[in-house]
Order: sequence, then structure tokens, then C-alpha cells
Amino acid sequence: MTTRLYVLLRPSLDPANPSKGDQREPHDSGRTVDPTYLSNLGILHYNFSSQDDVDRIASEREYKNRDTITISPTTLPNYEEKVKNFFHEHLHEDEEIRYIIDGGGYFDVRGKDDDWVRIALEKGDLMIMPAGIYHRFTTDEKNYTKAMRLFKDEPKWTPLNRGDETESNQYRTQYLQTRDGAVSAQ
Ligand code: KMT
Ligand code: NI
Repeated sequence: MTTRLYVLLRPSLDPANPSKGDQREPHDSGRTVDPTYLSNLGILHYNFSSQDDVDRIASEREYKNRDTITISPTTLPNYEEKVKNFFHEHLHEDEEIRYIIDGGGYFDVRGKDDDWVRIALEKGDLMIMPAGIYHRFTTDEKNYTKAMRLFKDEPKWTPLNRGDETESNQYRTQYLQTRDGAVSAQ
């Protein structure tokens, strides 16, 4: 587990606020949370310099698929549009692993009380997010993320955007039961 701090976003970045800034700016509220806060959400966060560590985690957790994506204006057609799409709040019906091969970026995850928690990922960071957690991704102001996306099986990797239907999705309700059980047991 790394000791990097995690930051809650200012409300200014919420889509409901018309004066919101660019999603790629840090939007640092100055409020930090510690790694325990993330583990209570079911998130694991490591820093691995070797690909062997990534392979070990993937085989321990029985991951069968992976791909590599380079998110930058020169490598991704329609970069600006894609970056906005990654930033739509969504969940997956399966656990999600992301490994930052180069560059960096931000994963925002919904914490307790629906706060956005911003996780700044750097080269070598590997993050495991549980099924059913709402999240979104953006590049930072350097506009460069090279990442490996690992997924257990093909179809469940589809993003489900937040909305009434997703709120009652069984993976969402199971996630909340696990999360809130874990928090109150503290
Ligand atoms: C996700 O699930 O939001 C993504 O995979 C974003 C791109 S990977 C850095
Ligand atoms: Ni996702």
C-alpha cells in the first residue's frame, strides 16, 4: 500500500455546477483521506515497478483478459471526446484492475456520503476496484496515460452509467452491503 494522499474534490467539479473547471485540473479541496478510507471502500492500491508483480496478482485473482491503452491526443482518435466519456460516472459488474505503465491520471471514486475521492495514480500504480463501486477516470494536465486494463471475463467489463436502473443492480446493492458492513464494524 502506498502512502500517497487522496483528495476530496471541490463541489466545483460536479456536472450540476455550471462554473465547473476542466476535469484534468487537480481540484484539490485540501481535505485528505488516508489509505484506510480507501480500503474501507474495498479498494486496494499498490505500486509495482515490475510487470511480474502485475502478472502474479492477475493469476492469483484468475484474470483472463487484458489490454493496453495509451490515452493521449496523439494516440487516441477523438481524444477530447474519449476523455469526457471516461469521466462519466459508472460501475462494472466485475472487479476492475488498472496498472499505470507510464504517465499518470486520476480515478475518482464515490466514498461514503457520496463524496468524490480523487486518487492520483502515477507510473507503477496498480489499483483494484470492487464490482459495484461508482467511479470515473480522467487524464491529468499532462494528457498522457499508458495503462493496462485487466478484466476477468469479457462481457462484464461494460460500464454501467449511474441511473435508476444501475442503482438497483444486484452488484451495486451487494457492494453497498459489504462496504457499509465493513465501515460500521470498524
Ligand atoms: C474505467 O474503467 O473507467 C477505465 O478503464 C478508464 C480508462 S483506463 C486508465
Ligand atoms: Ni470503470
